Amino acid sequence: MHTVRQSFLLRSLNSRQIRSFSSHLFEINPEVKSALAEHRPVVACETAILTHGLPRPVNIETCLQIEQIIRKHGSIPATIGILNGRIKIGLTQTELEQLGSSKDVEKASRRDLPYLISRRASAGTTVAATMLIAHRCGISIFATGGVGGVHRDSQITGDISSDLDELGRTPVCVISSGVKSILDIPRTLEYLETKGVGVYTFGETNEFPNFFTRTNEVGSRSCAAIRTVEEAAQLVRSMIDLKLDSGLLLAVPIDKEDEIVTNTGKNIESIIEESLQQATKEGIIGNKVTPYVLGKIRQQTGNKSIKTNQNLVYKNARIASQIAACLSSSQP
Ligand code: PSU
Ligand code: MN
Repeated sequence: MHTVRQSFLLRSLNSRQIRSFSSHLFEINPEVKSALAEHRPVVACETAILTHGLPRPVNIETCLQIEQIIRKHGSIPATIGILNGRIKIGLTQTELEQLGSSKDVEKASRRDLPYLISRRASAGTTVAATMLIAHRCGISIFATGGVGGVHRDSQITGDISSDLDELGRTPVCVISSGVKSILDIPRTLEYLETKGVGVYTFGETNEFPNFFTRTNEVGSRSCAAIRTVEEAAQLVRSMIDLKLDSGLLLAVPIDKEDEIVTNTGKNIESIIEESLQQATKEGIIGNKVTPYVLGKIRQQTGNKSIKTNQNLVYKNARIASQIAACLSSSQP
């Protein structure tokens, strides 16, 4: 039996031809569900940042703060994660705290979903998994810190984040600070082009930001600058109306005053180089690489990378919320 609201939601999903999960697998929090049914703005958030990206207890504080910022700027946050084998869309504070404080949680990307659900596991969802889940619920806007990408030694390891393929197959606009500089930015952008993903920079220029800093050292550029929230909302509207199946990456440069400053005099690039070499020496591979390198950067910057990471994700949350609000007020 569906409630009136649920039937309305299912009808509206069907009208947009979005495939839903079997209902026993997922749970949409009532506030998110009614916002979706009434076409009010919703912004999805990921939880790999909670379970693997940031240390405790900053992780929980940061995710709660992201939600507050999204609310303050007019949208409803839908933080997505997996708890005991159920996909949750819109974790409650208690659930978020539970996921963020348990030690044995997994990092779930698209490939991991069937296994983790069959094992009734709990997991933080990566950008790829979060996009997939958000889309199945009719959410088109997703705020995060950084997306995965082509790793620097990918010609040897083959390590290319499935976030990129997800962007190529799922129509969600991801608002991030670019891709983390531990990755190979030019090759990441080439790969996104191959997958048909439009990549844009929010601001006055199309310089592609470097996560911890506003610009990248190799001069990479996105397809174009998107100067206002209204322009961004139009872009997302076109993505939806075209029904192409592919997504968008909107890169928001970190504010100048929040760029990373290391306390050792070393620049961030040399810290990254060292951490990557250390990872190779220690035989760290696959989905362990990103969390390992982030941890090393934290140690090497005397935790300054945490503050930078928080500031950039807060900015992304604000802009994502404003874009979602603008998009929903311009419903066709
Ligand atoms: N970038 C960050 N922090 C993170 C991640 C990326 O600054 O926590 C996470 C995101 O959830 C992203 C995932 O989707 O790492 C990519 O992992 P992999 O490279 O294993 O696909
Ligand atoms: Mn990887």
